[in-house]
Amino acid sequence: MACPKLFLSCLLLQLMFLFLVPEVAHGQGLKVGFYQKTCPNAEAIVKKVMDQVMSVAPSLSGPLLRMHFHDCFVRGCEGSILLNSSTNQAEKDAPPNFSLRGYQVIDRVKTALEKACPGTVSCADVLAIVARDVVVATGALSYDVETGRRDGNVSSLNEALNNLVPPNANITTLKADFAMKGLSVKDLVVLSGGHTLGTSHCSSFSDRLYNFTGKGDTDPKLDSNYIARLKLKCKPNDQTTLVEMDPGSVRTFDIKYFDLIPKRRGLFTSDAALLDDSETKAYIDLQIKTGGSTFFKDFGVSMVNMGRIGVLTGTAGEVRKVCAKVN
Ligand code: HEM
Ligand SMILES: *[C@@H]1O[C@H](CO)[C@@H](O)[C@H](O)[C@H]1NC(C)=O
Ligand SMILES: *[C@@H]1O[C@H](CO)[C@@H](O)[C@H](O)[C@H]1NC(C)=O
Ligand SMILES: *[C@@H]1O[C@H](CO)[C@@H](O)[C@H](O)[C@H]1NC(C)=O
Ligand SMILES: *[C@@H]1O[C@H](CO)[C@@H](O)[C@H](O)[C@H]1NC(C)=O
Ligand SMILES: CC(=O)N[C@H]1CO[C@H](CO)[C@@H](O)[C@@H]1O
Repeated sequence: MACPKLFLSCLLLQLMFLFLVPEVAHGQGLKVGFYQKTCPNAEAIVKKVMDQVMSVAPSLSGPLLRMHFHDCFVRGCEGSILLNSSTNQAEKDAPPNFSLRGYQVIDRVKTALEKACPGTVSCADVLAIVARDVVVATGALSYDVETGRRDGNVSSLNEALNNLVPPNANITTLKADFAMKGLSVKDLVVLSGGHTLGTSHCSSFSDRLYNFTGKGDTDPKLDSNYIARLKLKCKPNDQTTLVEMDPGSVRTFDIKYFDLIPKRRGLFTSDAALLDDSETKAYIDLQIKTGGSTFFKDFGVSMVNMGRIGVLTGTAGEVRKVCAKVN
């Protein structure tokens, strides 16, 4: 925009655009402290419940972090992961969700919020705040969560199957899937660091141990000593056993997950694939060399980016009263 006459007002307009455009472009109507006026203690209420939950059930940190990820990648961060199946089958009932746990924690948080501020704090925001609180409780650097999301009213098993990246994805697929959600290659490697927490079922990687190309072979990209160890835990077709993704520190948010990758001990093909791109590989090398000099800060930034995917704001959607069903 050129400013020939009326110079000052034109300049003002440009300035307004400078500030307005990015906000619109990032989608969002989200902001830090969205509930400052309508429910000033919202984040404190969540934290109080979460402190209690983490003290008795620290193993829920992994599942609760993953729940926000799964919510955001299917239809955006609008709480659809929490809806029960009704006439159609919901995301919850899609096979990739078979290991998600902690729905009752979300319900507890929501109940506490409804008591203080009825009908105000969305379930999608509960997931975002809870995810922040669990990573901070396990050792991540704190970050400001943007809020102001509203809840959707649709949840579909098929959409979950189509939008959740499978653990056998290669780097091309991973980058493309993240790009489709508006996330960068850096976000991909940083958020993969979430695998510093939690466990996996054997079935999510057993092809790498037993039948990699359908010839009863193993994955050459997985350390053979590690394969031997994993085989002791995971028998063929084991659907129930859980394996630590970052052995020895699954309840600590640290950079040990990155240490595993160049040692060819990343559990999933998608973890190992981070060696196949120069940017993701360089990121991992740098974090190892520098003891995670930027990872802890980067994680908060990438979580905020992830929390912006496909959000409903303003008057779109609704604020659910009960997270498992639409109003
Ligand atoms: C890059 C693509 C990703 C793939 C392919 C992937 C895949 C998986 C798989 C297969 C599991 C194990 C599920 C099971 O068998 O129980 C898992 C667990 C987990 N994922 Fe990811 N994931 C990805 C990205 C992310 C992101 C972005 C986050 C969060 C920032 C995340 C956080 C977690 C956590 C915390 C667990 C452990 C859950 C538990 O303890 O129950 N993942 N992931
Ligand atoms: C990556 O995976 C996709 C989907 O399975 C496949 O079409 C593609 O050929 C693979 N790319 C490479 C480089 O292996
Ligand atoms: C390995 O995979 C092939 C091709 O998918 C299948 O025919 C075979 O039965 C599998 N073998 C085992 C032991 O699961
Ligand atoms: C779902 O929400 C959309 C808009 O957000 C609305 O048009 C639609 O009627 C709603 N559907 C149901 C079943 O509530
Ligand atoms: C949602 O489903 C779970 C598990 O089947 C059940 O315990 C819960 O009561 C349901 N919630 C609602 C609101 O229907
Ligand atoms: C926790 C949860 O809802 N798990 C469901 C995931 O999907 C399977 C079907 O694939 C259901 O049986 C589980 O109940």
